[in-house]
Amino acid sequence: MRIDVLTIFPDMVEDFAARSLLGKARERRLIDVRVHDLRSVTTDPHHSVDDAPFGGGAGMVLAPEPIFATVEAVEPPRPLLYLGPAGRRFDQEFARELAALDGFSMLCGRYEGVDERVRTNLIDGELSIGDYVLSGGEVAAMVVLEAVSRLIPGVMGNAASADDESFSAGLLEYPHYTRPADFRGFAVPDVLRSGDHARVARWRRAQSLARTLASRPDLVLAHGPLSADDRRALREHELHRVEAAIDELVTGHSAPGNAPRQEP
Ligand code: JCQ
Repeated sequence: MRIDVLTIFPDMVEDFAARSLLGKARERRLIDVRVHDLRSVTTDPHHSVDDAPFGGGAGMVLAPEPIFATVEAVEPPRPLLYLGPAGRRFDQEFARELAALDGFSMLCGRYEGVDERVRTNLIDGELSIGDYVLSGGEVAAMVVLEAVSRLIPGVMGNAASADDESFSAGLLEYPHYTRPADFRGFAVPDVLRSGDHARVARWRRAQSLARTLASRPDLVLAHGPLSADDRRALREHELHRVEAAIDELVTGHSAPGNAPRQEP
């Protein structure tokens, strides 16, 4: 898979892409990340990439010429995505869609944004990492690089693919513990030290459900009704109230055990 990034801060993106898991994946030729400096195609003495807006007003606009020139010289893989708050929200599903492609490219905006003719005549789509304003698209591009690269087969071990499945299962992770078993009087749950792997799996499932209900009820709702195994796991670990609350959330009405007492 090839991912091209068009930016006026190539060092920032290149440094990031050279490190950690992504750097290893590039060394192993699992992923081909190419960072392009929009300034390198400029021919004027000041290597300008931006200019004042027509019609007046504050700030600067990324000019069309360096962006068109870079795209024509490099022929970056399509789709070419513009990073900005107006785009489709980036999430794990979007990451999976991008990871399934042979390649794609990202254009990092800066200043007040890009000349509208770039949006209308050059880019294929827009991507937002969330509803906040950044000074430029570089950090957003790095978020996408990290989320997509770890989905490419071979980039991570089995642990990570299972990891993504747990997110695609739509629930949050269960709690993790390592040594010591007692840290300053805070104990690791006994079940994790029992050696009963099936019971550990049910405890983790119950914890995932309880945690997701507590902090992301929207995910529990999207996940749908509890399975028989989920009910067993919750009851085994004394989480009857979580079971009732999920039933209520999913069905839209109070479960019998949870209903407020009727006044006579
Ligand atoms: C990406 N969420 C926020 C910088 C202008 C007008 O569009 C611009 C966008 C950027 C950078 O991207 C973001 C963003 N996802 O701000 C300048």
